Parts: sequence; C-alpha cells; structure tokens
Amino acid sequence: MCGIVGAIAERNVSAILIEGLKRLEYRGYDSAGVAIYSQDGGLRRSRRIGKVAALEQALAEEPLAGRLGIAHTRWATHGVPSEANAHPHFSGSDLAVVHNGIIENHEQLREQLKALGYVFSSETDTETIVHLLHHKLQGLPELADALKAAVKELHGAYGLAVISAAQPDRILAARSGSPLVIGLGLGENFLASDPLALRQVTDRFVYLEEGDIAEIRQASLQIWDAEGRSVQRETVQFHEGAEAAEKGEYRHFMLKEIHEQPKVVQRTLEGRLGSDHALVQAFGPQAAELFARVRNVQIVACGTSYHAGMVARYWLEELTGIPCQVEVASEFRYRKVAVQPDSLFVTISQSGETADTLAALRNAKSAGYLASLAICNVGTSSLVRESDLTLLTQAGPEIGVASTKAFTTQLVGLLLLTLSLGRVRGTLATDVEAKLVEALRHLPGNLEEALAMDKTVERISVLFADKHHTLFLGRGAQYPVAMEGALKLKEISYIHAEAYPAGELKHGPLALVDSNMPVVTVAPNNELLEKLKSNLQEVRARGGELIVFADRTAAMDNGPGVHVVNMPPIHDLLAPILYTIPLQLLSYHVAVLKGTDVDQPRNLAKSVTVE
Ligand code: HGA
Repeated sequence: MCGIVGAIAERNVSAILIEGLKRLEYRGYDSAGVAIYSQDGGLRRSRRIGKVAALEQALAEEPLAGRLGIAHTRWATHGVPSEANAHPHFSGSDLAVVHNGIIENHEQLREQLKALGYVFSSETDTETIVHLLHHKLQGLPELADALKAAVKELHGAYGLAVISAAQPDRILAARSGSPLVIGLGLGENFLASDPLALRQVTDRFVYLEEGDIAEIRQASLQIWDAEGRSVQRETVQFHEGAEAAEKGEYRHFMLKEIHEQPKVVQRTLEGRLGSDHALVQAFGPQAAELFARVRNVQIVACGTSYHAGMVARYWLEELTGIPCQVEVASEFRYRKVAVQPDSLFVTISQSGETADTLAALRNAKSAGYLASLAICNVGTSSLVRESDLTLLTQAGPEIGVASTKAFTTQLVGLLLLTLSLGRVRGTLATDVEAKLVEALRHLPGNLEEALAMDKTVERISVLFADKHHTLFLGRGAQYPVAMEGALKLKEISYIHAEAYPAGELKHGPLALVDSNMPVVTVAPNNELLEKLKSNLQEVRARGGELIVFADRTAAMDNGPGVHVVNMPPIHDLLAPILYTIPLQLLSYHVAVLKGTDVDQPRNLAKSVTVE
C-alpha cells in the first residue's frame, strides 16, 4: 500500500517529507515522488522508480526546497510502476495530488475530462482526481470548496492530499476508505497516511474520519465531515512506547500484537473495499484480467501461513466454486506436481523470505501456472518481488516469534482474494458479497469484543499449566483454526498439542482422552454445531475435560468438566478469524503460567530463511 506525507512549515520541508516516506517503506511500494512549492520556483516535483533512496539521491543532485510539500510512495494498481505513473500528479503546473486507494469510475471520468480538453500524462486512476479538481476550481476558486465538489464524483477508495500554487498557504486532504492523520506542530502542521511517518516531528495527531475533508494551514486546521459540517476531531497524544519496536504497556510483544489485531485488520481492509464489494485492483493492475482466467488455485505456505491457506480453501470453494489445493511448501517443492490448467499459484508468508515457500515459487515459475500471487507482510521481500501479483497485509512489524496478527491479516487478505475471484468470475451472488463486505467492516469491532474476553481465557488457562498433552477440535473452516490453536500452544508453552477434525476423533485419538488431556473446541453456531456437540459427548463420556469456545447463541451449558466460553455472534465465514483470538490468548496465558520465553520460544526463529 502506498504512503502519503505532507508538510506546511516555516522551514524547508523537503527532508521531513523524505524521512516520512522512509518510515513508510515497510508497507511496500514501487516508486516514490515529491512535489514542493517555493515562491520563486512555483510547484515542482521529482519522481523515481524504486527506493526512496533513489528519490533522495535525485533531490541531492537537483534540490527542491520550500515550506509546502506533499510526497508519496506508490504501489501500482492502475498503470505499471514508472516515473510517469508515480505520484504526485499535476493538472497544468499549479495543482498537485497524491492519492492512496482506487478510483473505480476513473475510465468514465477520464473520458469526461478529455472531452473538456484535459490531457493525461499517466495511466493512473489518480490523475483523474487532479484534473477533476482543476475543473471544479474554475467555478469554485476556494480549494476546499472545489475539493468538496470533486469528491462527490469519486467512486471507490481514497486518502488524498492536494497543494496548489495559487493557494500556497494550505494543504487540502480528503479521506474515504483510506486512512489519513494530521500531525500538529508548533507553527507547522503535517499530514500522513500513518502517524509513524511523522513521529520525528510531532507526537500530537488528529485522525480524519470517513468522508472528512481537511484544510491544513501552518497555524490552523479546519475539518468538514461528509455532510459538509465544520467539525472538531479529537487530538491524540502519543507517548513513548507506542512504537512497533517497543512493548509499551504490554508484558510481551506477543500480547501487544494480539491486541493490535483490530487495528491492523482495519488497516488491511483500508482502500480495498468499495461500497458493497472488494476492489479487485487492490491485487495490482493486471489482477482483473488474470483473475478472469483462473480455473484452479494452488496455495503453498508453511506453518501458520499454511493454516491460513487451509481456511482459504473452504472460502474459495464455497464462494467461487474454484477448486483449491493447499500444501506445505517443504513438501510441494520436492515433488513432481501435476499442474491443473489455468491455475493461480498463491504463496503466503509473513516475512516473504521463508526459504521453502520461496523455493516453491521459483519452481512454480517453470511449471506452467497461469500467474503467481503473494500474500505477504513485507513489501520489499523476495516473495513480493518475484510474484506477478501481491496483496500486502498491513500487520506492521511482528516481533513475537509465534505469529498472531500476521495470521489474521493473512486471512483478511485471502478473503479479499476470494471475493475478488468470485466477482471477476461471476460466481459470487451480489447479495452474498454485499453481506460479507458489510460483515468485514464490523470485523475490527468483533475482534475487540473477543479481546475483551482476556480475563475469562486467563482463568481457563490454569487448567493447562500441569498438562502435557492437549487436543484441539474443529469442523469445517474451524479445523484449520484448531490446527493454528494447537500450533500456538506447542510453540510457546511446549505442551504437546494436536488438532483433529472433530469427526475424526472416533477414528483414533479418542483412545488418548482421559482427565489429563484437556480438549479445546471451537464451535460457531453453524450447521455443523449439532454434529460437533455429539463429538463433545464422546469426549465427556471418557472423562475428558472440555473447553468450548462457543457462539453465545448456541446455548451450550457449563457443567462438570465442561467449560463454555461464550463468543460474540458473527457472520459464519468470518468465524475463523474471530475464533483465532481466544486460542491465541489461551496459549499466551498458559505460556506465562509455565514461565516460558513467550516472545522467543526455544529452538524457533521468526523468519525461516533456511530449509
Ligand atoms: N491507484 C493509485 C494508487 C495506488 C495505491 O493506493 N496503492 O496502494 C495508483 O495506481 O497510482
């Protein structure tokens, strides 16, 4: 995802903009640019493909200095990565725009603006915004008024910033579906798509809300809401410890990262949802064309990412009808694979450097797949660089070795892939899609509710502290969630944990069940619930102790040896994401009770760059 930085000050803002862009580099991008206004030189820009360092070098050779500027790192959705497509985009020589997101009606706007005489110099959707704004300025000379009129005609998602040589005392910003935050300084103000970009210049922030338009001047800030009413938004003071590389108020990175999930899931969705559908272009400029040809999906990953892939298989086959296979990379890479025609090869990795996954991708290149797609958290990684399409999860740096927020954001990315494939292939009913998109918008709130169960889960964790073996059960898409729950417990508490599809219990593992082997079950209220309840009876009949995470509407009762934890109701397809949270918390609390090294468990490494 791209990044935006803007600044208006008494001093030269060039270095502030570049530093801001560098701080956003981790989000992934393919090109970078800056536009600066100076009284003698007017509005000028510099743009480069590749790293921010290349832009910095260009500015060292040919400096741009001024007290007003906007800058951008681009991750192409419309038009290839090139200098001409890099932001800022200009209309004439007086107006510049940077934009994160996707303008869905760009083709229609482009035709209208061309008919009005505008000449386009890029292939981007973004360029339509700047010409449209220029056009509006003819009748509404105040930048804020023109922007209010222009955004009414934009469909899709945007976080954008505008500067004009005609009104060089202000930056205008607008947000709809893509985040923006204003940084408050003393006699200077800033703007960014992420506060991280501005931490070197301020610790006071004002978050724009959906539909907001802001006029940022050196010593003032004015905000209008979607209805055009002047509004005040709260100022948030950041404290030391809010940074990713610090634990802040949390005892461990893992706990901090578990609690970050509502925020990072929100971030992963931002700019990728239209009013009632997922935006296919979020996967890159060629996504729509390639997705239209997909008839099979092969997912390859390791560890936690493999579990995410297994959940995705249920989603893909149910919602798109496209057959999907999932395999661990260390196996896949060494066997002779029969490739189905028109197969999309999907890899999933937090770091994008996982050796087995990377090797599988490299082998796949010559195996006849239609295209490769990476779901990854690191934009600069090998996996991203070597894949045809990418969806970057926006989990931010994950420090705890046991993956938590990377997993849930991978699931969100895979659901967006499912929706996009279903949409392009015409296999997804529009009402199903709209309901799911609506449910996705509520997901961060649902995750908050699940996190509020922390104390209850902590109490339950006592049941595990002296145990050596546990069983995790689930059915359907909750089976891989049970696998992930078991993996978490193994990783950080060193308790042997195994996951089974609940229906398999009677085919073997039931022999192990006794009072020393707690059985953990995830039980959303779906059509498999009654079957699952029977499986639980099988456990109780053998004296096994049950811990059941159940939808509170499922009316499951506590009883001797049965501990029911009530979960908030949720759209069934999102249940795997929600039910992951208490299982993460459970492993965490068990590990704390056992006194293990939660963030750096023995024998494990964060990014597995060896075979
Ligand atoms: N659609 C714009 C901006 C892309 C973006 O936000 N990427 O994350 C473009 O393609 O330039």
